[in-house]
Amino acid sequence: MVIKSIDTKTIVAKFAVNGKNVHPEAVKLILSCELDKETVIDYACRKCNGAFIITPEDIKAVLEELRKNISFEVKEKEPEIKTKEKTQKSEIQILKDITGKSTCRGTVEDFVVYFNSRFDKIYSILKPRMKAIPIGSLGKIKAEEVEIIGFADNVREIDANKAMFELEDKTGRIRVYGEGKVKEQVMELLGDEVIGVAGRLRGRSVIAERIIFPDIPMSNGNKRKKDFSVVFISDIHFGSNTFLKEEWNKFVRWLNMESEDERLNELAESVKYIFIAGDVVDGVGIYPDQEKELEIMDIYAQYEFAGEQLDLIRKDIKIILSPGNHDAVRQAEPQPALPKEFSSLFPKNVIHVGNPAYVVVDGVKVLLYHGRSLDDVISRIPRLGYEKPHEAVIELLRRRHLAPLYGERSPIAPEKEDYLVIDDIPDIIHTGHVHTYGTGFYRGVFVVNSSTWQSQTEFQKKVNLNPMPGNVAVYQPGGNVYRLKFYSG
Ligand code: D5M
Ligand code: FE
Ligand code: ZN
Repeated sequence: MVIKSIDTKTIVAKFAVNGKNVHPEAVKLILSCELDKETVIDYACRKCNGAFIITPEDIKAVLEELRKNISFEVKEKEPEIKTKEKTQKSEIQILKDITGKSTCRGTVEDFVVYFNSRFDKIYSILKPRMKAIPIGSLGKIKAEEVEIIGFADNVREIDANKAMFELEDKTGRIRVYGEGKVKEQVMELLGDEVIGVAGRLRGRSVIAERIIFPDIPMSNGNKRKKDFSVVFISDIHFGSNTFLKEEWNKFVRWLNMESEDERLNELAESVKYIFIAGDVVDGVGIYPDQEKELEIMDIYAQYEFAGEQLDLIRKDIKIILSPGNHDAVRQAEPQPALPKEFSSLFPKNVIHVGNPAYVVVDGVKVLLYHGRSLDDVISRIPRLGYEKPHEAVIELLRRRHLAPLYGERSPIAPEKEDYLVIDDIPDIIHTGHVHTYGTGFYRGVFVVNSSTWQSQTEFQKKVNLNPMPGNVAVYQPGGNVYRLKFYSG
């Protein structure tokens, strides 16, 4: 239920919908507070889950918590943000982006060309590390030890200790068996990734000794510390009735250096770039019955609101924005940037790019990807989970591909070149989509999955997806990672 103008009756009704009675004094407290009323009610219902009557004391505690300062966590070392010498000029370069270059029509021929591009790109990553021979020549050689590269598919478990799959290159196809530790790796193969195999030839099949992922090199060396910070957010879902206005406002106030804590203001001052990894608006007609969960029904009005909100952020910050599956561009990846009709509604400091996109800001290379494939990766690899989304992103890095599974929940547009291959090693990979928060480092790459500004939707309730809204990663390239929490639920 969306409350437009709020009075005693609507407050009582809103509590009743959540199965709760509310004390008249508690209603008065809500009516007279400066905070967003709906947020207060939602939070009170969540906090007092077992209670039947919401008392004035309950509301006082809720108000106090909501007014509380943003909670602040520093990962890694102590903060030492130096902002004085911050280089004011921003240098932004868009390296790779499908926008304006799409040629695909989705024919069978297009898919052949697309998968050939995927194969060639990943083959050229694996080739220098191996002594691979064409699969078609395996029948003609005498050697027992062999190395091959191909698309892995048809993974099957044989017994508790053994699995098999098939490997195909342009010259042939062969069965590969894996046991023990190798079996475990085989069971995590997703279906359309290009890998290398080192093993022994046994008749018409190969017994794998090693699975070689294209992966990224062990270390990208020591990165020079930058004198600015970057903020990572995604999945704002402007227009949704579960959009967390109060938390969002708190975030904007922090960026504009209006916090009470000087350390927080100092951190905010160091922010030079904000990356937004898609689902900027909730969209229209994205899933059945979505209109019941929208506050803004019209897509144009949603983007207008998004533009107004981003306009509140101080203008020396450059915002790099790419779309997600709720945005008004084609669903299949790679997605182009928002069309002019919508991008023109944003302030001038917003730079629109496609999904995925490689963007270099002051020498820091950021790979920006909404993250739709993470649902597939998490559901296929049992040791992964939504509560640690960055670990799923690491699996993408190991496979050097942003959507290694074709045909499940990640629709792909068959472009002539596979834009989803991670052919360049970024300094930072930023994803979103799953609405949970996680950061980490993998072989020198900062991995960040930003959370959301939407509380749990009806749909997410049904599938037991617990979002972690209002968590913001702030990273000083080469330095500290900070986690700011704007949501106290
Ligand atoms: O997706 C937010 C999260 O919710 C993401 O992990 C996918 C999940 N989700 C959303 N819709 C569906 C459907 N229809 N099936 C399965 N999982 C879903 P968002 O892109 O914000 O909607
Ligand atoms: Fe989303
Ligand atoms: Zn999404």
